[in-house]
Amino acid sequence: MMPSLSLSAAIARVARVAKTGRGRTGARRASFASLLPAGGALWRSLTMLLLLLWPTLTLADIHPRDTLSPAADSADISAWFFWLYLWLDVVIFAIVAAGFFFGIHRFRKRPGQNDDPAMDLHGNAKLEIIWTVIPTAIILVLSVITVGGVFQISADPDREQRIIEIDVIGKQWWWEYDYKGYNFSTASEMHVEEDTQVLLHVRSADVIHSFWVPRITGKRDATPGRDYPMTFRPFNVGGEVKEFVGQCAELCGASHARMGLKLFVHPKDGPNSFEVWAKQQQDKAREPVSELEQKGKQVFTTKGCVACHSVRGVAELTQRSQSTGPDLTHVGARTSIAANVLPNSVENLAKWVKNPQSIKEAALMTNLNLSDEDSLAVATYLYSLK
Ligand code: HEC
Ligand SMILES: [Cu+2]
Repeated sequence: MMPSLSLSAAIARVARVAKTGRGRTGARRASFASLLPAGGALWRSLTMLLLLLWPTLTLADIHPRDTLSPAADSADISAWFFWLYLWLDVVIFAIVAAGFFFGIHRFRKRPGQNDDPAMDLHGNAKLEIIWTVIPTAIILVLSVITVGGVFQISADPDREQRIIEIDVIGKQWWWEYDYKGYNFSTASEMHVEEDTQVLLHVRSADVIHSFWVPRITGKRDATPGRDYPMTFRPFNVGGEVKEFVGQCAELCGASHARMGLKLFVHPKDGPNSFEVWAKQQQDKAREPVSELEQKGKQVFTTKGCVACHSVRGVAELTQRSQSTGPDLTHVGARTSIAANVLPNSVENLAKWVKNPQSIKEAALMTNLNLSDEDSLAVATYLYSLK
């Protein structure tokens, strides 16, 4: 039988809970409440609120996708606007709430009072003007500075200064990065330099994607047939390479959720600098040394991989198609593969080449039915390509 829940029964129950603090599950409520410090309802509510907010408050600085911990000028501007609007809203809310509570207290009907205590404001021109002009002024000021911020974020980079320029091509389901003027291409892990302008030309080879590294910039759509520029200047990283995570932010098919990316910000000088990294990327692929690596290279060149992948110095694609895969010249130097789906290791590379679709649904890499030995050999070879 369905439990009968008439309106009056429900009201009676709410009233009982309000009065005694106990519902039908009174026992459980009481034991949960005993976890909280003793005290009035206000203290309990505040403690609850703090408990709920605690993860947000404590993780704010370290959460990898936290737009409020900006690591570049562009994200910094967006975060500034967030706080501006938030605090403004807090102040406006406080004023409105204070007025509200003042009103219901001051103008309440007292016992024995017969006339209507409410103030008649109808047609009060002065008040009407005040509460029209103030919000209008606030909105006008906010509009002007917000549009200013939008222009600032989308400003052209300064051509007098150094720019790292990268063609970003979204593909189902990974990112291709062609570094202009450097002559190399890499995949899903972007490397840039601290305090240096970065200019991305965001495009797509198939459907619409969206390039997004929350701590660095806002989102930018990758749309076929278009070139959307995006600029930012990463903050200093203090001598160490810093890693930021990103994600495709536009539903783009079966493996959209597995279309991640990483962005590394290098220091200007020292062994970890961007230039050292870029120089290494410009080199041709390392020659295989061990027997297994040699066998792996042979698998790579004879089993069909070269139809979709380039390894500079070994096989280079002259024609590209929609399913053309990442340049693998230095694939061993990446920290992750398949668009940040797997950490890079010989085992994971072997798992991937053996059956890409088992790792990434609908992946556009053909399953070439490699044997376990061939998978391990080619994985060992690819991992050696640092
Ligand atoms: C039909 C084209 C095609 C063929 C053939 C192909 N691949 Fe791929 N490969 C791709 C595509 C596309 C991706 C990207 C898939 C993704 O991440 O969604 C990829 C990704 C990879 C990756 C990960 C690279 C990275 O940076 O994340 C490796 C390693 C790889 N392929 C190795 C191989 C090997 C080895 C062979 C031959 C046994 C091969 N591929 C054959 C298209 C192909
Ligand atoms: Cu996507």
